[in-house]
Amino acid sequence: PFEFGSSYSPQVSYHFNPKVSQYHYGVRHPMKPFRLMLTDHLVSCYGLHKIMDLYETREATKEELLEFHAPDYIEFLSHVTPENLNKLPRGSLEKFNIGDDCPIFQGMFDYSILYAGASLDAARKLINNQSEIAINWSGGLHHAKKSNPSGFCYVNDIVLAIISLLRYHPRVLYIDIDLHHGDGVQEAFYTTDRVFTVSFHKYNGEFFPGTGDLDEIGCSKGKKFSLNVPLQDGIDDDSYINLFKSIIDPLVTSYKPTVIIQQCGADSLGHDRLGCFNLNIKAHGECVKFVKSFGIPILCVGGGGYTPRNVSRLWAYETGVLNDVLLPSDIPKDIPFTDWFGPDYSLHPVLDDLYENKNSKKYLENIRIRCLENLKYLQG
Ligand code: TV7
Ligand code: CA
Ligand code: ZN
Repeated sequence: PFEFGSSYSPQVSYHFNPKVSQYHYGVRHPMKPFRLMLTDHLVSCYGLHKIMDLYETREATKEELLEFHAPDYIEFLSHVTPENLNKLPRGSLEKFNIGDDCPIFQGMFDYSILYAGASLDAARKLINNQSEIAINWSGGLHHAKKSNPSGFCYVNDIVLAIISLLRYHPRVLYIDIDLHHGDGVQEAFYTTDRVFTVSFHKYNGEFFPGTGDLDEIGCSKGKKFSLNVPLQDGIDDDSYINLFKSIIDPLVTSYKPTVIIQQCGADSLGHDRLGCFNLNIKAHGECVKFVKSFGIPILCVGGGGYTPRNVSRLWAYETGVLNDVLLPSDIPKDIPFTDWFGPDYSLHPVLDDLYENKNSKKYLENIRIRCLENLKYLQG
């Protein structure tokens, strides 16, 4: 049902547990785990299941979570339920930042250990050289901190995966193209030169999570090993791709990572319910294609994305990109939930012309120059 590209196709593993898509944050909450089911259906209806190694993932253990998270936080997460919420010691909800963004919903801990287990399984396949590209669309929850949840993220599967990769890899590169700043991952590795973190995001000092300005570059041994690319509303395909390539190319060439974690948050697409960028699916995918072109092992995770029909289109398209196959534009007729993809039933609905591009040529050129300035240090 698809054409193979001309370049070489790597061994790709796909890590998913359908259970993870059955959880609900709450009726009005924008994060919908159901989008993962939609993605999985698209991936299989396009026939991609047949060319990847498929793994039904396991739950992360408490011991694994404790590699990053604080014991009292994991103790709290694993015991709190919607039923016992009101009987907790005074102040614990405030202490652990529980609220509308990160509610205590039915099965919240099981959901968390499922998406984290999938990233750990994916990392393990790369470590064992059983896979060159490992995909976990249920992961990418980049805001979770050591001792609290944040921005819809309870445990930080990316940080946990990187910690496990660091046992075998000298240098890990983390690339985050979610609309939001990858603050949890940046913070976890802010003082080390063994993990380079780079995030592209909307930034104005107020937009969640409020961090990610150009001057956040890491500290002590990690100084110059964090990079932030703050952007304004309405960035379009060409500006984003050009900026992405002109930063990632010298970064990979000079840092020489031995493995890359690519976070593919879909809220940077046009028409996202929480978004304000104008990217089309092909442009987002072009960034992933570019990262793949270096031939370095990749752990690919999901992240944000609040318009489920576009999230699933994007991640199915990117699963194609990572397998070097070009998917036909027509959504397969036999897909369950087919109505979600109407009226166009196309993999590439036009997502442009929503926001005015507030990133002037001058603004972008300045960002690019200042980012490249920070990278110069790596050559020395
Ligand atoms: C990775 N934006 C996560 C991105 C996390 C963004 C926020 C909401 C939101 C939450 C809701 C809701 C919402 C329409 C949107 C300052 C606040 C404002 C809660 C209402 N509708 C990722 C987190 C961000 C929850 N949070 O990077 C329940 O929008 O801006 C904020 C913080 C305080 C809390 N309130 C929002 O993409 C996965 N939240 C409706 C119901
Ligand atoms: Ca980002
Ligand atoms: Zn996001």
